[in-house]
Amino acid sequence: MDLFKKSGSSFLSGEDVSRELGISRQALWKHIEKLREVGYMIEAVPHLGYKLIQVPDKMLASEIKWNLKTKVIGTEIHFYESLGSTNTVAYELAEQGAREGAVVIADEQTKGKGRLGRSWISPAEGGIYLSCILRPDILPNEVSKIALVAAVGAVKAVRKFSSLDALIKWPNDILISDRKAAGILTELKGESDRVDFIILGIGINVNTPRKALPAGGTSLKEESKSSADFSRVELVKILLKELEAEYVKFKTNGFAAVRSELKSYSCALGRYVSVTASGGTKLSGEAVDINENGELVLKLDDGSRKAFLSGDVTLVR
Ligand code: BT5
Repeated sequence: MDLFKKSGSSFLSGEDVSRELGISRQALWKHIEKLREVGYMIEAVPHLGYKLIQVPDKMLASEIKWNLKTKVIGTEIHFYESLGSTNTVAYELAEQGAREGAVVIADEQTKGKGRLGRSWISPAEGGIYLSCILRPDILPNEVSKIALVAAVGAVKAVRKFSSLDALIKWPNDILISDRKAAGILTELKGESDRVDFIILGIGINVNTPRKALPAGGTSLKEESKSSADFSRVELVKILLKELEAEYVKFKTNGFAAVRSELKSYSCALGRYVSVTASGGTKLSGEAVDINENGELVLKLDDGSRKAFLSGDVTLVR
């Protein structure tokens, strides 16, 4: 496949390719047939040879790895056509010792997970569903910062890829025009003073039609009003690169290094919001800050301030 991609739009002669790969013409033909079976469109013309016409937009590891410019994240990719949840499989792999940066990705999830036992709708070939194994040297109480760091990476990736004005809704949503286009779920294995690993799960609605999503959901395709599908493979590459960049900043210089960008992309700051904490208490006020702990700070109606480490935000006005 690398030979095809390097050749651009020209024909590759069967003889040259066989020689370069050190295989017979017969073996080459079988290989081409296998590529066609997984969705590559390859033209074969007598005397001219083979030409790559179209690459499938499947999350094939080989497609994601082609020209991927990361050093750690995505250097190991496990692709599945259909899975219950990429987070669950990544968790199992991490328990078996998979290294930092290993990524599990699926075309479809049948039991996609949201936070607090909620579900993530993950139809086939519409979105990106991936989980990355991270092994940062941090304390468990800092784990919520990882989701925020990832949100900065994800929002930058979506903006670069689509030019849409994507924003972060603290702590883990990516919104476009106040509708949810992506969500982040971090899961942790560790003890009170130690993190073994974190599974960083990201779901992005790329081409998913709005009717397949819950109320309030949207996709990049819906928001861009485009009739053509976006390439999910291209977005994954940008996403992995942006995630790595933000993660490295966080590991090298701490949360302060990503906090100002996080704030600049946050749609809640300056707005009147309600926060429902994990215990169920709901408070309303103006969102005034995301502090150095990654907490959302509200200025309540009585003028006092309250910081939340986790919770669900509703934008009121
Ligand atoms: C999240 O939870 O937003 C985290 C979503 C993480 C999904 C990824 S996909 C790859 C990896 N593997 C997994 O199994 N999960 C991760 P939360 O903030 O709890 O939001 C969940 C709520 O969002 C649901 O209760 C619905 O209301 C809504 N929702 C579900 N699916 C959606 C979708 N595809 N698009 C927009 N909203 C959705």
